[in-house]
Amino acid sequence: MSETAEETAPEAAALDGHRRVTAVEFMAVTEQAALASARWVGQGERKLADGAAVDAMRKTFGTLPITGTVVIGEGEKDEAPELYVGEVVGAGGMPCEIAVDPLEGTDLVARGDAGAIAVCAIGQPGGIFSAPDMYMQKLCVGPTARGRVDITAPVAETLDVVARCYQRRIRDLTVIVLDRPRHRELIEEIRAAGARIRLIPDGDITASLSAGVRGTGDHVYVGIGGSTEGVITAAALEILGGEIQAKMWPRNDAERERLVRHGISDPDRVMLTRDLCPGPMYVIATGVTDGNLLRGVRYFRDGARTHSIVMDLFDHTVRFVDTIHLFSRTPLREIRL
Ligand code: VTB
Repeated sequence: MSETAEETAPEAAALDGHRRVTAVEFMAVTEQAALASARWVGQGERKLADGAAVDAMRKTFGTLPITGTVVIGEGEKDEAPELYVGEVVGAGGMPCEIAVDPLEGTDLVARGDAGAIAVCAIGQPGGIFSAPDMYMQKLCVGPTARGRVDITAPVAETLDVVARCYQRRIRDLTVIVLDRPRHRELIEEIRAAGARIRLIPDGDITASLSAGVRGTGDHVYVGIGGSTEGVITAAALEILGGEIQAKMWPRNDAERERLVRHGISDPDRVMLTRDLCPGPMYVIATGVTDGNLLRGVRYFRDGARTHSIVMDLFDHTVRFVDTIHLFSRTPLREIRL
């Protein structure tokens, strides 16, 4: 482990005498959520797809020896019966904080579109900012451009800097933007700067992860999306060595007041990766439908196959895990590579 790795490693003391539950053990949580929701691909039933993921995720957390407090979940206690903010999950054990998006891209699944994932972030107690659910302006880059971008600068400047970091021209970059009317000007500015754009219907955690990993063909994610997705993105980019810069984007006085209650008196304050997630441990995502980074769930007779990314700040590993799940005890005649 390098010196820098030691500096950023989670404190062993945070385990409070309990066995450390590994990142790979947590992977069951997103795998089960993905397996449950992928049955709904293309069925036009976003709520049922989401409900299946939430149920499966909560049930699987219940099997783990953790005392996990949900800090980013399905909503406040009175809004969500399961995985609400403040709910404690697990069978008891390692204390941790949990941020979940059981199904990132419910509409993607309803339509059978690409890029839906099941994702959760695990942090030390006090390690994940419990952001109020509202819009957030975000700029996400991978390690190549970490520390070099500035969300307050015009996007053309950002693209110029990122292009230099990648030692290429702006026209050789791909920027991901959520396809929303609120991004009309942003899209025009990016086009004027000359970068390629991938407009996505939903799923900005998936988009940020893709920009955070080299070789996906994506370089920057920019625009206004959900704040809770921003926190999960921060945890992931911290482990991947990338960066998110963010500003909350309240739309009215009520939202501005909520921000103050969450300790943000200046809504224009730029929040950095560690502000959103000061103590990340693990982030795990499993593909529900195919994306640039992860394959979606594939079913076969008596089984299914999932593809996950397991980011681990304890062990300093990033694993891509391809799992074959056998639904029956009858031995399979063949396992396919
Ligand atoms: C994004 C996207 C999500 O919400 O955060 C987006 O990543 C923002 O909200 O998958 P709007 O849809 O209101 O623009 C999602 O699309 C989930 O709803």
